[in-house]
Amino acid sequence: MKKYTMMLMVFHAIIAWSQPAFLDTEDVAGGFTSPVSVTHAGDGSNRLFVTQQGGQIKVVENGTHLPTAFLDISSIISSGGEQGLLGLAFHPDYANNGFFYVNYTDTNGDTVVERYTVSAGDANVADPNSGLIILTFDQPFAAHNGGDVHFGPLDGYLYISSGDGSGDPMASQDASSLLGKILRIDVDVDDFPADPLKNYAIPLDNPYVGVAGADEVWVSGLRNPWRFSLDRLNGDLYIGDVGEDTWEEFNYVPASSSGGENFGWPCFEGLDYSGVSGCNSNGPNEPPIAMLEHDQPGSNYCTAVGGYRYRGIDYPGLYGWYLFTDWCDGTYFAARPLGPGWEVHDMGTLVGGFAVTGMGEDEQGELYAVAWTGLLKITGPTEAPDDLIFFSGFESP
Ligand SMILES: [Ca+2]
Ligand SMILES: [Ca+2]
Repeated sequence: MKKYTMMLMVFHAIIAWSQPAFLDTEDVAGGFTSPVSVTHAGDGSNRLFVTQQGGQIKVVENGTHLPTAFLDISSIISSGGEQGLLGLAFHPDYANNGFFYVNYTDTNGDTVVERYTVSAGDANVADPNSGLIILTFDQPFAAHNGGDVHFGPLDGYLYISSGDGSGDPMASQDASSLLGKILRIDVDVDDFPADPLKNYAIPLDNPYVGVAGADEVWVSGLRNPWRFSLDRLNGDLYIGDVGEDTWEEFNYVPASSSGGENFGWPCFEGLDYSGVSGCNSNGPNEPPIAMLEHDQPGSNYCTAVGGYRYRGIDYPGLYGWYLFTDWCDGTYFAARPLGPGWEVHDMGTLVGGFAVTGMGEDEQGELYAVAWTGLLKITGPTEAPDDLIFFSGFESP
């Protein structure tokens, strides 16, 4: 394990040419009901797919929100609060196999990751009878379901975020529980031919292979990693972890990692030790690259919304910056490595609080957000850069 030191650093001077400027947004499409994520199929169609919490996947083609759902699984899910259709990822070879994967809470409130297939006759409609359950696990209560899914751009494995389930938060520290983790599985092979509800394989380089119940775990110690992403350029993993009383966290796992990072929850919230029974004040607690503190004057941070590292072409000033936000507050931030740590900039409030639930990329790497009933493209820079770096996680080997 690496050793860490952590420092909070406030910079008042920065290198002006290196900064992104304020972000803005451009309306792409509207008419969605409780949208929670947006992604693309990687099939050359340039379509965007918006998931609605109530169970529908909607298609945006050439800027038009198509009226017919790509898939509607509302009859097999529970939704509302933190439940529903929560995540969508297209198979890296979707153009050939038509497979895509949804993460939802079923009618019992338990997590299901299920594969569906596009229909044979219409690229904008999936086959509703094509479902194949990949993975399920129990959720003790309704909240903290995580729910995001993404394929690793380099390894091709499916990454799945799970919250602590809002039961015993020590599940996040229990390697044999799938709660409070990022999971990593191979959906192209079935290691469990006798089990119709487990249709995946364990990557042999997962960190806990052979530890009972922990084979799927990639990293642990998360509370509710509602939205995460993998850098399309290099496979780095960025996790927004929704905090409890004090700190919203944005966590990082480099692609060079062999997994096993422990982000501390519930023993730590941010860098604060909780003293929960069974915890150790010495850690482990992999520090965030950025944190938002609740109750800061003029702000309303309460729910981390993990974003994306911008790899698009339309806004060169944003290239390489990790953009993220907070659902309650709505302020956007941009972060990137600076020396041994990270610099973080306030990018302004784009569309207000209690609006942005998720972000996503199109096929070119341009970034989008879903907010209220709309799909927005994130644009910029258009204004003078902000000059405040207010936080930098500092990590030394
Ligand atoms: Ca099986
Ligand atoms: Ca943490």
